[in-house]
Amino acid sequence: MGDYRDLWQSLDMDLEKHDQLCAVLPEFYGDIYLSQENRPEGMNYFNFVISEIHGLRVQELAEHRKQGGKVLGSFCVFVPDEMIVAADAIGVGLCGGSDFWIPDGERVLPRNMCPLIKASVGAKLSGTCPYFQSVDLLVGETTCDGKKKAWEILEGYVPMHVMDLPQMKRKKDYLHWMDELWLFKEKIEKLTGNEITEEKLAKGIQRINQKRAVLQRLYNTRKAENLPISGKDVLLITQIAFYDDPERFTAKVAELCEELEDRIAKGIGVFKEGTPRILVTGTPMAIPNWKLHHMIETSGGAVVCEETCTGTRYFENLVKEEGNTLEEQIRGLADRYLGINCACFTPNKGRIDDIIRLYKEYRADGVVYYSLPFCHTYALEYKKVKEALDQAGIPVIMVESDYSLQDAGQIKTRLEAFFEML
Ligand code: BJ8
Repeated sequence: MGDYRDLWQSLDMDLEKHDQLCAVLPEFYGDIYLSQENRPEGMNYFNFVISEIHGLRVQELAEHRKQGGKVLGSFCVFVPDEMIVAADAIGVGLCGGSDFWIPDGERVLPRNMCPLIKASVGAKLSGTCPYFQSVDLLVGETTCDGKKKAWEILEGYVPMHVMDLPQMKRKKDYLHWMDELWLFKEKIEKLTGNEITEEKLAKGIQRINQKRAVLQRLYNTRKAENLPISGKDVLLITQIAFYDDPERFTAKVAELCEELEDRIAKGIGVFKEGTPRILVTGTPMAIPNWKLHHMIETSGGAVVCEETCTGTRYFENLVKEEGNTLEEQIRGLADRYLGINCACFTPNKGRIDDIIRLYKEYRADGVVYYSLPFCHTYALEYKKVKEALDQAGIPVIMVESDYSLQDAGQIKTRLEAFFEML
């Protein structure tokens, strides 16, 4: 990484603490990622993005802001990127996936809570996340209780807007979500000084649709018998989708897809024949949470798909591009977003249908149900999912794990036993 100390200083970061964070990442990344054999050439771009994780993109944000542009931070796939880009703003995902930030999070949050929330809040409080330091507005949502209450704490540090996401999917809930989208539109227009016109929103929808479509193309390559790419690598790409420049990201993923499609045609794979194919479902994995994928892929399995928000929930279903009026466009956005099956909804049968559909589409042999500790919605939903999978004859194992590596040995043993049974 280049020398970005002046930039970090200008963002009021805690440089000493930040040095400690930067010191651990290269080795961690090297062990998990660079140790893989036969990786596609196209992964070089994503290696580069990680090597510059607190550098180049942060500089791009700073330049954008210098020219009067705004940066919005979010924590959930329900926050509509299409509107953010339509207002010539930049959106970045801010969910924390590192243990490093937990102690700072615990300064203001109870210990018995989801590590994603603790790490996200800790990232802000510690002054070690340059993305957090670059945002002009945080956009929260009313999903789980932990997040809702965390916004009340975060608004003491940075301006906050909360979108009221309904928890059911009836007609009145759609109307309510449309109202929220209109309010969000007003909020961004006021913040940026840019009006979101029909033309601009149409362009925003198109740009984000392209990004989602290329991710679907990438995922399609994982349906092949010979997997041309590891699950770990795909997880990394999806995580990077949350903060990279959308156009550049789309182009780089498309390049990689060409290479992967060529590998499929030539029968080149990265796993031994007969490796059990695993569908992962559950809570999202924020960067650098690569723990579960790493454990699966070093215990004799291969991840073929993720029914998570750092997986299919992020890119499946595009926004209709036919609508000409703002009303139609907002309806199209509401339709797409309320098609996401997060466990915060009740009932949430759509998620069970998705898991079974994806299991078949990606020709999986088993399901790993992943939940972060203290995530009540996903942990509780396991019962219904398990009943449905049992009925369909689909093997499933539940893994609850936080960001620390303390339980790695025990989880590996359980996974190995599960894979042997498949
Ligand atoms: S749409 S999954 S990104 S809310 S893991 S913080 S739910 S206690 S992240 Fe999520 Fe949006 Fe839903 Fe997706 Fe709470 Fe659970 Fe923690 Fe979670």
